[in-house]
Parts: sequence; C-alpha cells; structure tokens
Amino acid sequence: MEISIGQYEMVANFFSLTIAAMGAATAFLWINRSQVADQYKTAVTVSGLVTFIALYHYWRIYASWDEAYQIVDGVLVATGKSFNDAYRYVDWLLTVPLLLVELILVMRLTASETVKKSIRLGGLAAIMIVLGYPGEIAEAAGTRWLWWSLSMIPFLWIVYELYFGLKGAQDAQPEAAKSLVGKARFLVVASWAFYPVVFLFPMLGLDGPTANTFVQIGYSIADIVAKAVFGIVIFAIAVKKTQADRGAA
Ligand code: RET
Repeated sequence: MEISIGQYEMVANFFSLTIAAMGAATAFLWINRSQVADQYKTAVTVSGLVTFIALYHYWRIYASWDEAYQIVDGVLVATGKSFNDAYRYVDWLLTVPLLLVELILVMRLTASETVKKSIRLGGLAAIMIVLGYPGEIAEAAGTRWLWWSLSMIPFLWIVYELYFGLKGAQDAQPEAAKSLVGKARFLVVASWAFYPVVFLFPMLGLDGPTANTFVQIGYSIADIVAKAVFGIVIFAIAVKKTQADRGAA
C-alpha cells in the first residue's frame, strides 16, 4: 500500500516547517550571541550550529521526500528513488552530542568536569544513534524491537545522568538561572523521550503509510523542540547568568 497524496503533502509541509524553524533559530542565536558574556558565547554558538546542521539535513530530507514520489494523473506513484532515512541519523549523530555539550557548557562546571561529562554523554549518545539505525531501516518487527531495546540502554543511561547527575550542578547555579536550568533539564528529558516512542509507531498496528506519516511528522516536531526551542532556552539561561554575573561584580 502506498501513502496517500494527503499524507505525502502533510509530511512535506512538516519538513518545510522544520526548515523554517531551524533557519530562524540559527539566525536568532548567532545574531544575539553578543548579548551574553564571553564565557557563555560558545554555548550559544554551539546551539546555533546544531540548528544550522539540522537546517542542512532537513533541506536534504525534503528533497529526498520530493524525489521519492510523483503525482501522475492525480495518483501518487513511487519514482523508484527511495526516501533516504540516513540523513536523519547522520544529523542526530552530529547534533545530539553537540546538544549535550551545549547544556554542559552553559552550566559552567569545572574544566575537567566539562570535558569528562561531554565525552561520556556525547559518546553514549553516539552509541544510542548507531544502535537505532539498523532498526529504523528494518521492516520486520522482531528486528526493530531488538535494536530499539539495545539503543534504549545508552538512552536510559543518558537520561539518568542528565536528570540526576546535573541536579547538583543546577543547585549550584545563580538564583536567577536556577529555574530556567531546571526547565532545560526537563525539556531535554521530555523531548528525548519522544524519539523512542515515535520509533515504535510502525509496531503499534498502524497501517504502513499511516505509521510512516506519523514517524516523519513525529521526528520533525521532536527535532524542533529538542534543537530550536531548546537552543532558545539555552540562550535565555546564558542571558540570565550574564546578568547575575554582572550584578555580582
Ligand atoms: C532511536 C532508536 C530507538 C531507540 C531510541 C532512539 C533514540 C533517539 C533519540 C534521539 C534524539 C535526538 C535528538 C535530536 C535533536 O537534535 C534512535 C530513535 C532510544 C533520543 C535530541
């Protein structure tokens, strides 16, 4: 069964929305970088890099979706050029470790803590994505469950570390930034939890085209929240901390 024209166009619209959101976030973050003190500039730069990398990949994803189907006499037909899911996974491979680094940088832990946490969490994130890919491109439910389960191990480890490991760091933040840092921690956990659920859509008894439509839209929304919205929260934290540092000086 092929997807319907309505589903095809809805997915294309979501890809287009995601391109716009990533582009706007990149411009906002890089242009406003001067509003934060020097020690937070790298965190804001990296936030913009993440949305910029996503902007490129969604451009490719849109093009690949566009080329995979054609409307002939009012009927949607596959062109034989298959939709390339790898763009999404390569995007995550680059951006997910960077997102973690963003959060760690804005906390301003000691230099050795920053390096240690970045390497450990970034490495776990890369393993999580690599383990998810063979499942994403598999059709058989058994194969998908297997890779999903394996990928969940580093996933749960990261979520645990972020939620509990960074709790101490949050308590050490200046009063003005505390609640925002708490929100950022929550936003990471909530938006990340979306991905393994979206991955399961094809295994929940939905028909193939419907599941595929939900997967593409689900990942797009999750990416907008986890990258663009999260990047703006990181920026807001950096602004608050800049003000707190100046007030204290
Ligand atoms: C996969 C495979 C199935 C199991 C799990 C997954 C987790 C993916 C995550 C992706 C996060 C991506 C982000 C992107 C935004 O920049 C790979 C879907 C656990 C958590 C935050």
